[in-house]
Amino acid sequence: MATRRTGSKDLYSRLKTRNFTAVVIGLGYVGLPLAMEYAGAGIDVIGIDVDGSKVRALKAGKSYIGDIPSETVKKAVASGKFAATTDFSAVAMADTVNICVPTPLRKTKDPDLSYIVGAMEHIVDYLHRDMLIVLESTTYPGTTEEILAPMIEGKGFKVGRDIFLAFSPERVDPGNEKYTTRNIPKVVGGVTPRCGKMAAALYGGVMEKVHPVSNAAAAEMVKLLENTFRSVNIGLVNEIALMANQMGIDIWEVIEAAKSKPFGFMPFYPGPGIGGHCIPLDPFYLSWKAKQFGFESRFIELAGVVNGQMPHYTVDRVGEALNRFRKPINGSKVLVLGVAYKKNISDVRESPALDILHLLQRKGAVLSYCDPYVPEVRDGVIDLKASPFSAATLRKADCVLVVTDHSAFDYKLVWREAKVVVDTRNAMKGLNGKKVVKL
Ligand code: SAJ
Repeated sequence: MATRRTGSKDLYSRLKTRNFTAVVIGLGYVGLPLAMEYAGAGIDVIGIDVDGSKVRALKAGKSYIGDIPSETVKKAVASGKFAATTDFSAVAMADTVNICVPTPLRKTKDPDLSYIVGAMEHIVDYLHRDMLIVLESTTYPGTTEEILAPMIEGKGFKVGRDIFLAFSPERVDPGNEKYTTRNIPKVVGGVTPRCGKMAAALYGGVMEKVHPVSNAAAAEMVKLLENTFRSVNIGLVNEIALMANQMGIDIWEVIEAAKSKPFGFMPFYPGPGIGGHCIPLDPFYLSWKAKQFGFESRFIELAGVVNGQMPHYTVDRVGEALNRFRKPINGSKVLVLGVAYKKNISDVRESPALDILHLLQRKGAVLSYCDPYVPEVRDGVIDLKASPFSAATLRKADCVLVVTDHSAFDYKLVWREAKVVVDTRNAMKGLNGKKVVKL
């Protein structure tokens, strides 16, 4: 591990020459890939997580993040460049600290900064002059300056002189093989211009492209714009899908045709609702902060309402499909295909499939599901193990409901064996006919 020398000019030059010790707090789908990028760039990096099982796995050279092969972890550990620990005192030796912890929403849809504050509380006693702290967790504009800076200055350090503080939004897209931590442009904004320069120097030696903005709040806003853009456009296309259904128009055909416009259009697709730990949550960080300025962000709220009603709409479509056979939902066997929040991943966080299962269960449906990535669903309401995806499983169901269009499913088999299919993802594209009920 490099020994730490003092002096901010020295810090800046060491960042520029990649001769520094980094600490990454939070070794999840953001922090672990970031730590591996540091190690791969020859930078000494200490990964800190409160979860001892993660630390033990990493010490043993094992990865628990799909995008990071265990081989990469093993190499980083063997090279002596990467060490994992639960001990926050490592920050005393750090030149830089990246905070990559969760920022969930409370039940009241208010931001929950407890992980960020918790991380800061763990490190304030180890802060020292000439270090750079960068928050990466998605949060509302103002967090870095209003929450982190006072905790640093409360220890007698001046932000921008003694300790440098910046924000850089994480843009990791789990499962995306094309865009990785290294080649996704890194937006950075400092609490002061010098802080911004330090952060740009930090990432400049590790990432392919750095995009500096004038301050931390702008950087915080960038991520929220990106994900609010998605949430609102998904809400728009969901609303148009409901409209098209009333009009007897095939929304999927319409979107495909709109895509033929070579400019000025970006396709979004209707679905059973929105899931994941970003899109359903991030916009409410923005609307919450906007309210403090007396600003009602109507698009965000409306998109939340429209997207939030899609599970109910999906269940209505199941009811209509069963109605064809004079079957109520109550007592009918409904097989759900796919419970992860989007295709070809295993993450079920905020998945609309869970809402749909809850709603169907409340209506008395006899539920089963297939998902090659999710062996069981047990959330206190639903307690199910995945059924094997087979002709027999399909035949047993009174209605098959495609919620997550994993590529692993054989949709021709679904079309052949199911009595009726409610398809919320156009997964049965080209397999038309009366037995397919599109969203
Ligand atoms: N969804 C739709 N219709 C769409 C797109 C998505 O219903 O047209 C649904 C998905 O099924 C899912 C939810 O919305 O349930 C979110 O999907 P997403 O494609 O936005 O995927 P996420 O949640 O993994 O979003 C992440 C975000 N990445 C970061 O925050 C760093 C987002 O900014 C990315 O644009 C997105 O991945 C991506 O493009 O894959």
